[in-house]
Formats: sequence, structure tokens, C-alpha cells
Amino acid sequence: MHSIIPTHLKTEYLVNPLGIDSPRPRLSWMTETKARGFLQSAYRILVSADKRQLLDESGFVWDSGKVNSDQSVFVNYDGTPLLSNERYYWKVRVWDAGGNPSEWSDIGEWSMGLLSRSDWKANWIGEVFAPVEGSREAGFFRKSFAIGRPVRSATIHATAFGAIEISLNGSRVGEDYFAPEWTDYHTRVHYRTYDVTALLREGSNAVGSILGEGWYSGHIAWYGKNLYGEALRFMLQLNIRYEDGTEETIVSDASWKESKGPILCSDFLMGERYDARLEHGGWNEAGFDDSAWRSPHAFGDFKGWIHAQISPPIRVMEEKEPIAKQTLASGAQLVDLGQNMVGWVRIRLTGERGSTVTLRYAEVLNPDGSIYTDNLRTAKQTDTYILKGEGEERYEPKFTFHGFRYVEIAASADVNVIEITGRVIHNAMKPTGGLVTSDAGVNRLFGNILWTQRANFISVPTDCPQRDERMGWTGDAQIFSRTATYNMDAAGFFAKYMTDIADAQRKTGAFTDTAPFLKGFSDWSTFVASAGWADAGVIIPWTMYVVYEDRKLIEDHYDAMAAWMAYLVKMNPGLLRTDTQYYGDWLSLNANTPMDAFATAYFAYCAKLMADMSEAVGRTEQAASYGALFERIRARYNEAFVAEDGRIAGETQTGYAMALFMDLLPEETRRQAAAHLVADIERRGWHITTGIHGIKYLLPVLCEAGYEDAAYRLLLQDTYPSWLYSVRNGATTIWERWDGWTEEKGFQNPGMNSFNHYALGAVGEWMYRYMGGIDRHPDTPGFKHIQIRPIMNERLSFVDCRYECSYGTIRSRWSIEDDIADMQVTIPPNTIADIYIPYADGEPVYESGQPIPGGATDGTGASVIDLGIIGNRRVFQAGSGEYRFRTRFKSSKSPNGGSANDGTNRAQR
Ligand code: RAM
Repeated sequence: MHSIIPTHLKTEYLVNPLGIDSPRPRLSWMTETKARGFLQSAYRILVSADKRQLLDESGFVWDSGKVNSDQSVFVNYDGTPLLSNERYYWKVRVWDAGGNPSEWSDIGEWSMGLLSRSDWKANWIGEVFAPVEGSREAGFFRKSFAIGRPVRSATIHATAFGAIEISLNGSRVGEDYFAPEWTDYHTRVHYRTYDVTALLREGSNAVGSILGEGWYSGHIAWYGKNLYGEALRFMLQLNIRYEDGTEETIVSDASWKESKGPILCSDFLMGERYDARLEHGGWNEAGFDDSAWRSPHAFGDFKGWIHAQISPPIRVMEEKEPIAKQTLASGAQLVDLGQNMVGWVRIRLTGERGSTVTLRYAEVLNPDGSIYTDNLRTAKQTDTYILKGEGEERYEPKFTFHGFRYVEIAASADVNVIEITGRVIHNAMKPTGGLVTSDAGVNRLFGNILWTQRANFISVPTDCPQRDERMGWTGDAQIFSRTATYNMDAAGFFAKYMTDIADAQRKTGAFTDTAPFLKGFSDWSTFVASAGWADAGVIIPWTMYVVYEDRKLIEDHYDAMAAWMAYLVKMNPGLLRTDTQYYGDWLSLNANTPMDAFATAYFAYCAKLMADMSEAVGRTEQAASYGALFERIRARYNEAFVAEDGRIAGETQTGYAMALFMDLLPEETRRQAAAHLVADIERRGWHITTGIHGIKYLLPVLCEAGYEDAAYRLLLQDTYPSWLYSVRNGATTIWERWDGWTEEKGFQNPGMNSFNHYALGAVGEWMYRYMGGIDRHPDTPGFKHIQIRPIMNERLSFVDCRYECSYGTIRSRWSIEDDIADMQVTIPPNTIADIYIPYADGEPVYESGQPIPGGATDGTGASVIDLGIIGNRRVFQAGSGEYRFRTRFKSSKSPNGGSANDGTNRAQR
């Protein structure tokens, strides 16, 4: 018997979250066992408000009882109502198919936030703006209080219009940056919850907070400052529970004290200016004399939503050391961190009081070796530190971030910079993917995609992290969303972003092109309803459903999505989508996909996804009507844009790829269209012409149509324009445009030339799903039924890919050596997988050295089932465990073009 144990307990989207406000949180777990073919037949969940009672099983708020079910993802809590500010502990045990119980899991926990408005006893305090463009000082707020008896637990709940950093008795509370992050502050603001039990002590205590501008009043994009308002303010409450059972609440109110301090300005786009001579030593400790500080301004209540943040917070995730330093002609130092990244640097230095150090950040260098800042537009990305001259000093900014690889340090001669460290920030999502191949360029490309995600998952999925933009462009986000979910556990991040999208929705039903939407600042007629952008409101929930089985996200946004579909139908009664301004296949190269064809394709696609999602949440009638709508739009699309010989209006790679991927073509036309697509690629010398949309669809449809070698040629192409062209020229992140820099012309289009834009990195999805071959089964959401279908190609000798889905880690490694295909596959517990193996006529397939069928059992009775031959593959179904298949490769090729694919030419969704 192998041991079985549930692990990786999650509540809602996070491990042991504090302060959630969903009344029936959903519980998920994985199961660990070495047994092959493990399927869960039942589970039992116990939840208690007391850890000891959970351990000795003496008291619960919920005992699910033994539930006969294989569900282990998003099980709804179903016990007695959960209480504000309470902590809950849970454990789970499962049974296998033979009825054998597992061990109990380790204990997971969560705490509830403040569930009703009346639970907030605190007041909004802060400051009214004294407007001085670009130089608003951060406010320091403090309050002393006494603790007279032993504390059992203490929790801080805090929210802010602005960005807040909290401290207790001199220690920073939590590790979050820019809390409570970016939302549509007209509609909603997040709060954060922290356990501060360990920071309190009997006697005098002090709580402090620093309030920066954040997204609330700092610069956003090119719109200037104070987009949401001027009055920076926060609300904080410390709930203390004493050992004797009594409770006390310390709240923000007019009795706090406020002062300015060393942070002379701190702005996301502009940078920070910090004068260490103005520090108040010990300001957040109990003994501090605050008699010279003033009373803060008290504000009335906020009428919008105050919700717990459901996504993981922004944290420092990694540090980078410089790989090179040099002195520039100007005398300034240039530091190279070796990686285009997002965050800032921390410096250790000495120097005289009043001396200044100026740090300027940039992504790339000019030919003369100076930093290239033309592409920043009006963003300054500059931090300035003024020394206090007291020995060794340490500085890093608090309320700004930069997109950079290089830092230029200009300082007076007396300043000695001892150390400089890059601090990498992003929302703290768990890494879930990995890929290594025999090609170093491909590996670097994969790394560049990851780094670009790290750089741009900063509260919202931003287009870029450096210039005066950094907005949540919905088109880029939907195109990259599937790649993002392979790289990291992005379920909570996108669930939060869907709230941003829903909050931005116009009264007409139109979704917007950016979210949060800058109401009143964007021209209300632009940045709305654009094809491929606004459609994110449908595509993202669908993506979260197929990856994470998140049905609740569909339910939560169903009405919003239905309103969007109704808007589209109303605006385009003839079902050809011609209503809005479009960006189309943005940043394509010499290939214009006609706007109406592009937009109509997305219209059809959304109808189809709505049909699927309606089905998923049991709305059968709507499923049928969206299905019918899809068919009607599809028919109109074919009439209007598809010629009899399969040519599609515009004859672009993007046009063909979208039609094939989105299932817009009748069966007979699919092959013709695919042939036209490949002919175009070949005519262009095996180069890509797509912009940010076609790029997602291109390689998958080539593989589905049997042109897998063409897909590999595009991937491995390293002449301009191509992914590896950027890699070959030193890229460490994905560039915004193919032609942002070329050997011939150098930098181009400085107004729109980011070197850290993830959209063209949407090929990451293909890398996992096709090159690695790790996918969900097309009929099943989540990875409960897995499909391992790697597209092997001798241009690479091996690919090793892994992905941690909701059930555990899936691995697919293949290699081709001496004509032998070798596949190592790991399937996680409580799933089954269809595994596609190159089919060589008459050639045997071995699993762990044994020919199959027959003999592929491991003694537990679990076996590998032969599902027969599909196209050019032999398919086996297997349960959890590790497998190793070997067979001949070459003779498996089909006669017509060397395809080892099954040639089913399916549409993909
Ligand atoms: C640019 C953004 C983004 C794109 C829009 C249309 O400003 O950088 O990538 O979605 O335009």
C-alpha cells in the first residue's frame, strides 16, 4: 500500500489567506501518493474555529461527513455561518477507489475579514491635497496605545485611497507593497488583513502608517495626477482579543497624529525623492514625542464597496545582483542587472550629509552606452536620495516602481555606493510551469516570457511597466491569459481583474479596452468596445473556467457578459461586426487583417464561449441560443469573407489563424485555408507577420492542420522578424513590437517601443500545449482529464515540460535519439490522461520496459488502457503515476509531409 495524503490546501484562491469575505469559501486540495491510478472516491472535510478542537475532533463549524465524490477543487463550505474577523482551521481526508482512507491532511486555515460595514469601527483619516504638481509628500501617521493584559490574537484590517505601509512598534506589518492596490476607486476599494499578534506587547505600543499616492492620486498613463481624487486617506483598525476573552479595537480617528517626513514625493511613473535628513527616528515606536505633529483630517464614509483583496499581494519576489558596472563619460556609474525587470534597487552607501544620489532607470542602452530613455515618454523613472551623513545608509523607495535593466547612478564625489541590489516585484503568484529544451534560444525565449509576466502582473495585467502607460489593456491580457495560467497560479489575479473589467462596463453593456477604466479621463467614446479588447470580458472567465474549473467566476459575471453580447447584437444587427473603432491585429507587420473580418471573428468566438459557459453553469436555454447565434455569425462570416477556394479576406496569417482556431470554417474549407496560411508563411521566408492577436492562434492551428514543421520553423527562426531575433540580440524580456529595434535601423518608434510587453509572448501557450504537449482534454474543464499530446519534431532532440495544475504536477518529457521516441510522463493523482504516442505501423510500444498492451500494471491493478489509433498516434489512457513510453519515431511519419500529428485539424478553444 502506498501512503495517500491530501496536501496543498487552498481556501478560495490562496493558501491560508487572511481576511476573506466570501461567505461560503471554496476549499481545494491535492492528493499525494505514489500509487498509480489514484482516483478519489470520497472526501470528508472538517472545519473548526478552534485548532485544538480540530485536532482532537471535538468541535466543528462544519463536518461535511463522508461525501462520495471525486471533487477536490472548489468544494463549497457548507457549515454554520462564518463570523467576521474569526479564524478557521480545516483538514480533509480522502478515500481511494478501493475505499481505503488517506491520512488526514495537515491543517489549513483562513480568517474572515469584516463581513459587514458595521464591523468597521475605524474612520477615514488622511489629508487634503495642497496641489504642487509632481511633488506631494508622503504622510506619516501614528498613534500610541496601551495594552494591559495578555493578548491572544490581534488583527489589523486596513484600506486606503492611496498606498499604505503599516508598522507596529517599529516593525513593518506584512510584506505587501502598494496595498490595497488598484481598483476603480469610484466603485470599490480593497482592504488587507494582517495577523499582528506577535508584534504587540504588554505596556505601551504604537501603530504607524505611511501613505503614498499609489494609483489613487499619482500619475497614471498620460492623464496626469489625481485621477480619482486628491484626498489621500486610510482606514485602519486593530482588533485585539485578550486571553481573558475580552476584546478591544484601536481605530484610525482624529486622535492620531500626522507629519510629513523624508519622502518628498513618490510616484509610480516619476519616481521617489527621499531626504534622509528629514527622517523622524523612532516615529512608529511608543516612546516617540509627537507633540509637534498635527491632527489628521477626518473624512466621511465611502459609499462604494470595501472588499477583501482576493488576489495575492504585490511583494518583493526576488533579488538581482549587478553583472557589470562601468563609469560613463559623464562620471556617472552605469550598473547592469543583467535582466530587464520591474521593481527598484536598494543601495548601501556612505557620504556627507546633504549629498545627493540620483538613480535613473532604463531598459536598454543607446549605441554610445548611455541609457535609452526615449521610450519612457513622460515617465521619469528617477529616484533621488539625499544623505543624512551618519555612517552607512541604506535606501530603497517605497511607493514607486520602474521597468529597467540598467541604472545610472549620479552622485557627488564624496558618496561611496557600497552595494546595489535589484528588487523584483509582482503579485505573489505561485510559479506553476517550467520548460527546458535542447535549444538554448528557445529556453531563453521561454524565460523571457516568464520575466515579462513577472514584470507586468502588478495589481492588474499591464501592457508595459516603464513608460507613461502601464494600463490594464484588456486585449493584451486576454491574449496572454492562457500562457499566464501555465506560468503561474493566476486564478485569483484574473478573478480580481474580472472585477476591474465588470466595474468598468458602460451602461450600454460595452466592455472597455482598459480596466480599470479611467472614467472621465479617457474620452468616453474611445477605449471602449473594441474587438479583441472588450471581448476579454468573455474570454477571461472562459479561460479561468477551462484552466481552473472556476464556475463561480462565470456566475459572478454572467449578467455582465450577457449584457456585452446583447450590446454587440444591438450594434451589429446584420451580425457582421462593424460598429466600433478597432486596433485590429495591433502591431502586425505588412499584413493588414480587415477590421470587419477580425471583429466578426471575435464576435462569433464570444458567442461560442458564451454557449460553453452557459452549459457549464447549467443554463441550457441560453447555451442553445448562444450556440445558434454562433452558427448565424459563422454563416455571415463565411458569406462575407471566405472565398470558395478557402481564401479569407485580407489573406493574412492572422485572418487564417483566427478562422481556424475559432472554428469559423466548414470542414472542407479548413484544409484549403491552412494551405493558404502555410503558403504565405513560406512566401515570407518562414517569417511571422501577425500582430498581438494572430500570434496566439498561429502555431496551434499549424499543428492542428498537420503543418507542425512549419510551426517549429517559425519558433526557431532567428532572422528578422522573429522571436529568436530578439533573443539573439540580447533580449531578456518580450518586446512590444517586432521592429522595435533592428540591426539595420536601430531603435524605432520611440513613442511606442517598450521592451517589456507580454502580448507577443503568447506563444508560451503553444509551448506548453503543443511542444510540451500538456493540455486539458478538450471536453473537460480543468485538468481532471488531461491530454498529453506533444508535437515531437527532430529540430529539437528533447523537450522537458511541467505544469502544476489544480491536482498536482503534470510532466511531459520527450526525446528523439537514434530514431527512438522516448516519453516520460507524470500524471497527478485524481486525474486520468490520454497520452498520444507516435504511431509506427506494426512497431511495439513499451511502457517501463514492458510491451503494451499487457503487463503494464504495477501490482495495484491500475493499468494502461489502449484507446487505439487516432490519426498518426497511438493513444493510451492512464491514471496517476509515472510512465515511460518508448517506440520508433521515423517510421511513424505520414507519407504526406512528415507529420507525426494525428492530423485531426481540430478547431481550438
Ligand atoms: C498600446 C498598448 C497596448 C495595446 C494598445 C492598443 O498603447 O501598449 O499594448 O493594447 O495600445
